Amino acid sequence: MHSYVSDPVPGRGRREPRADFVSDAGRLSLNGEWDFRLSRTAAGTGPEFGADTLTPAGDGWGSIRVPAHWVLEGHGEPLYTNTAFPFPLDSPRVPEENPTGDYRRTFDLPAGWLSKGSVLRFQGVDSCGAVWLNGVELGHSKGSRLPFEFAVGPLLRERGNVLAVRVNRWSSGSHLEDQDMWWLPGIFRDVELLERPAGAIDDFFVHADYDHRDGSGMLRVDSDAPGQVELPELGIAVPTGTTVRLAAIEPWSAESPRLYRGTLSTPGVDGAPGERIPLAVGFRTVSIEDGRLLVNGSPVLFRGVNRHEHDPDRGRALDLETMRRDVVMMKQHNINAVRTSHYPPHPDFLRLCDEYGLWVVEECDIETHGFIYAGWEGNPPAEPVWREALMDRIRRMVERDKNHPSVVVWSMANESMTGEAFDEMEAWIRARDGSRPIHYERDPSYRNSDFYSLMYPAQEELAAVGRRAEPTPEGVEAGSADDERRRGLPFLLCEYGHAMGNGPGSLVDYQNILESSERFCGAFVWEWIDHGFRRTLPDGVSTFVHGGDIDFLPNGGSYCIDGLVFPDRTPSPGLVEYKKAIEPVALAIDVTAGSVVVRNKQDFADLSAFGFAWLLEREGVSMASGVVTVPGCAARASVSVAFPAGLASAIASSVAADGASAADGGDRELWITVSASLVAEAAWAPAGHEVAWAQARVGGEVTREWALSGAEVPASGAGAEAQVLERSVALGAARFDGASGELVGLGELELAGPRLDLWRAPTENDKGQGELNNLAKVWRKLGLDRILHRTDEVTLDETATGGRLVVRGRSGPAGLTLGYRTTFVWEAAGADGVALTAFLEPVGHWTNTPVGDFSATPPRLGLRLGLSGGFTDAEWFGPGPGEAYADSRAAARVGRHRASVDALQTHYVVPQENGNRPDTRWLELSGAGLPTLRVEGAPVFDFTARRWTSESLDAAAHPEHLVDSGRVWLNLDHAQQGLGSASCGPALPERYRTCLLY
Ligand code: IPT
Repeated sequence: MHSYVSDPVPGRGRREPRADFVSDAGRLSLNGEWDFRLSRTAAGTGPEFGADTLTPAGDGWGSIRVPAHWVLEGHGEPLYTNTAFPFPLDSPRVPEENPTGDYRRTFDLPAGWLSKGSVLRFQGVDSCGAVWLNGVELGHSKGSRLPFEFAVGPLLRERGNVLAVRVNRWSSGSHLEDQDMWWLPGIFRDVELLERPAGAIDDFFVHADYDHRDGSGMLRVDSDAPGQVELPELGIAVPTGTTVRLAAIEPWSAESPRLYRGTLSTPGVDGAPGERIPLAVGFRTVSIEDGRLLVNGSPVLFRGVNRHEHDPDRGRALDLETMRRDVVMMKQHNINAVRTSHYPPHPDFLRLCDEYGLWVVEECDIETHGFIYAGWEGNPPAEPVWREALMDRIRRMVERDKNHPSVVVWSMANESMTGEAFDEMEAWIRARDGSRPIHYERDPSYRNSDFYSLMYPAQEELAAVGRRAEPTPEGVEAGSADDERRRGLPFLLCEYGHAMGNGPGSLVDYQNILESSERFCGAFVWEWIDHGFRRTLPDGVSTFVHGGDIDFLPNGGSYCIDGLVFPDRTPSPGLVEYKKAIEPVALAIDVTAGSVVVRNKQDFADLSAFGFAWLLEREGVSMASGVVTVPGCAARASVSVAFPAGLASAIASSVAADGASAADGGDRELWITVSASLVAEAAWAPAGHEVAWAQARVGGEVTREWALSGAEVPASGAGAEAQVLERSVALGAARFDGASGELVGLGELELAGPRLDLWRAPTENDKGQGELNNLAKVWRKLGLDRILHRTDEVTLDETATGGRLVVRGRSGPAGLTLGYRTTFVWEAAGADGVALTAFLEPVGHWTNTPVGDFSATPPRLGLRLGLSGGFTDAEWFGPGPGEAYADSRAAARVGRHRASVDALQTHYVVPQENGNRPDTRWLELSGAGLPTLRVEGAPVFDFTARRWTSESLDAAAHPEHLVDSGRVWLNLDHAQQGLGSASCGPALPERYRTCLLY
């Protein structure tokens, strides 16, 4: 009886797929409160459910809002799996245990409603919905992220219509929906009743091309019923099916999303009113020439993100404002493209992309990843029994969204391996819409794809692709026709930069490669948003849960927390870095030449939207500022501009005034910042919004020194008083414990340490992917998380001016020989300071330790100091204001920054290393009633300051587990490892590792 649930058939009784549009014909939203009852099996509340009765049969009914996912409305739990199916893989069947939501509501028709021809539309039901209206079974549909409609005209009555929808959590369709995301059942997109007046257009197709050679355009709107096309701005008023040539039009692009608005109208027929469908026409032509993707004749570079629909409270039931927020935030962060991973979004999202300007690679709701656990046996694209279901999804996507200028590429599926179905899907798309190229990444032959495409390649691999010198993919014969064809294709990097936890690193490195060859048409960071759900704990604290917080196996854990924005859409440091990496304008300041080279990285627009300004700062304090006048500069061109006179003279007078130069040792560094900002308000940002910036130091870069050149480790016992001292020692304002040699006080301040620190709370990228690139595991094997310290010798040399204390020791883990021999040389510095020179010498068997293929390097090399918990605020001069790491620091600018100790933390959904401020020149910590603690580098250091230790950070499963230890723990590091992207991607490049010895 419920055989349709497990039957691979995609649906029954539905209308043919067609374009999504809003018109002035009547529309009755059926969103709102519905009666709801959840049952354990597909039988739901029983066979009477669809009956034409006002009250549902049986008890146990409650109510639920629509659209929503029932698991987020108090009925059962959301489940997260990455690749594994959450039910036995025995396709197309699903388990008997199949939570089934019966939804019912009644509705009256608005006065004067034209029933005849009315259509009942569901924009998205996960995963299978069977529908009854007034006791009549209409049919069912699968394909969660795609619309379906029923013709309901004859069944409607003016009052008391009874609509019943039975929704199964699992269906045959679930086998095609194994995307790496939460399984969220329910009616999660709009339900609506649409008036379709007699003679109305059911479906139409806007063809709007642009010819870049002469700036002309072509418009033709095809429709299934005759209509009139009017674009007043262009003087167009023609019947549908008419080809109109336009001598000059402004093309649509993501940079200049020029839409010509008009209407498609039908006259009234048989006494029915006419209908007006608003049109938003964007003229553009997508083509592939010479192995490059062109839009309007120009190569384009997608600076993109993969976007899942996610809201921390509503799951994939997004409202319009949330969609707009995504679009606006993307535009504000220089993002120009979206891959709708891995399903068609709510149709409103594409309307926003048309309007605000984002290139869209629209992907179909097809992923069969979990068949990997069956060795791909029975994989739907390779099985004829699934053909109809796959084709159904492709048709429903293309038909729904074919009129959006923003959609420039159709992506057939994600991670679904290979199969003949792709031939048919491709052929159908080409026949229906030859205007857009097709993408599919997972078939190594790429025979159905207009793009060569990969996920997560290493930088060298990507660079080879740019030279069309990639190795032949496995399974493809070198020199074969497939091999040759692929090498001629443009390349689309559909996923890279796995933004899980703290990361990704190397966004700038990747961008440089992507800009090195016109074979690259762009790239999409994985991914836009962390899929975390908000939970309020009993004490009122709010937190985000991930898959691992739900008691269910298989479980994808925190792998769903891999976005550039946190679940509540707060930008993560990764997004700030990405904004910098993909600036539309590159500014290069040449202090010696006194010029700025401005490179316009846009593909179409000149620089007229941007205003340029300069700022001169001395040790982070503004000295002078002004504007930079940049002459006209075409897309993809550069122009060099001499420093404005004001900047040149400000530099000269600042240098003269205080002799600022490299020789100052960083005391009074002079920095020039040049920035580009919007001249006028845009739809997505106010005037003055900064899009790009660059900095340069007058007098050269600050270079990092560790072993002070020529400095020698003082010889053992070379002091007046050697061995461990049984008393406390003072050097000026500094007090030491004579036995441990630890600094215990400085003036009125109490201190503890410093001690050698070689470890950090592993980031998720440190943990690699499974066993692959698991550096965190190596560090634990090396015992870096459990270093024991020993003091061997404390030597006070009172003959040295002001005194000198030499503390020798050894730090290393139990059970192993590896470690560091440490020599801390302390000298008084001024009346209230102390200077430390630390000599660190690796000892023991670092490389012989059995840790697999990894070179055994610690994630950090530095010192940890315990301070009074009363310190609340930090001020520093160096890169900031946000956190930064060796391979993710482009967005940090040199300046004087301030933040509270609490604000120095980034609360990743899963606690891990965060908050590093690199290359700091000086740091001042202050707190009520405490003297300011100032730390100066020689010349620079990295710092983190937090109220808990790295060990606590590592142990915490959620940010709310982090408790104030009563102290501030200050790490002062020579080096800390970069971030990488190894949670899904290549190993961290060697150059971003720390070394044992510097
Ligand atoms: C890739 C998936 O396409 C994406 O959905 C997501 O799971 C991502 O990985 C990791 O977060 S697939 C991977 C096997 C390369």
